[in-house]
Amino acid sequence: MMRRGIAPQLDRIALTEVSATGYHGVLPEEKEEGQEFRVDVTLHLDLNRAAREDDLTQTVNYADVAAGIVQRIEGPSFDLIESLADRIAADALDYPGVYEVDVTVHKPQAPIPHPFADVTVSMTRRREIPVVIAMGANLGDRHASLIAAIEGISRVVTITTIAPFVETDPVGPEQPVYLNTVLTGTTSLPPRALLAELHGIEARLGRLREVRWGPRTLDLDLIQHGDPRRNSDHQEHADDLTLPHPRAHERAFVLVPWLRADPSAVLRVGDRVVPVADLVETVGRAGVHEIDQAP
Ligand code: A4P
Ligand code: MG
Repeated sequence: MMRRGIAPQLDRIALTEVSATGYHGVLPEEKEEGQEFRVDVTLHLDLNRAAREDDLTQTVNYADVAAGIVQRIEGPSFDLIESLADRIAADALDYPGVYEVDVTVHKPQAPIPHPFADVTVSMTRRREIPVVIAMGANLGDRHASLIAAIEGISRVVTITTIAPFVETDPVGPEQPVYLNTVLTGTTSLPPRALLAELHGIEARLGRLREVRWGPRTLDLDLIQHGDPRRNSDHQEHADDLTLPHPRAHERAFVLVPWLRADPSAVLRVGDRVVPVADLVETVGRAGVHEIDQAP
């Protein structure tokens, strides 16, 4: 499994110093008498649509967030403010569209027998969303392009599996044979931010693409974002983003490697959620050639 590096900056909503009396602490008197706790949270999310449509339902209502924090502070007692911070972070990640959260819990009256101003615990928690990315190259050093792309993707996706590379007959206009693979993993990026990263990687690796469906040094397609089994997969049909990928279900060069990467994979096709194994049965494996080349 590869570790993720620095993710791009999302939009943020911050609430600072939400305060209430709570009963968290190890000492019996802390659990009885209570003391003041203060909480700062920063939610990381994509606010473009809320701003464009001026629509509260497309964002998170910060009054609800504040109410939830006060409930946690006043609620069941924890020994540790670490536990309190963790619950507040988990609550925040439950809001739709929140991909990452920073939480700081302040306990300025903690029982420390020395002068001090404040004691805090801070943590960052991310949502881990399953994603499927298909990769193809048919110009230049195809193998090197895919390896470099995987390296780039690993900065924003925690990679679970990379399918063995396959050689595939080109679909579309006449052009050289492709090298394809599919990777599965998890990300805390929303779909557009992830696609922007993929476009950045394509650009850095000098993608050439003059003809639609024509030859290219590197093509990265976001196939699926979220889990269709849980109905949590992102579904959208816009020019700049279509999910799930509209042609994945009919393309052996995507389905065959995907099945190798994840034998239990499923894909939403119209209003059905179909095992990728069944799609491979339907589409067949013609034109996809196993090669003896590890990723
Ligand atoms: N876009 C919207 N949704 C997505 C998404 N889920 N993933 C937008 C990726 N891009 C998405 O894509 C065109 C526009 O679609 C982008 O601006 C993006 O914002 P592109 O990748 O730049 O264009 P393309 O690849 O020429 O077109 P398209 O329709 O994506 O083609 P495909 O389906 O990727 O097919 N034959 C073999 N054997 N192996 C291959 O890998 N690949 C293709 C390209 C053709 N034939 C092939 C192979
Ligand atoms: Mg493409």
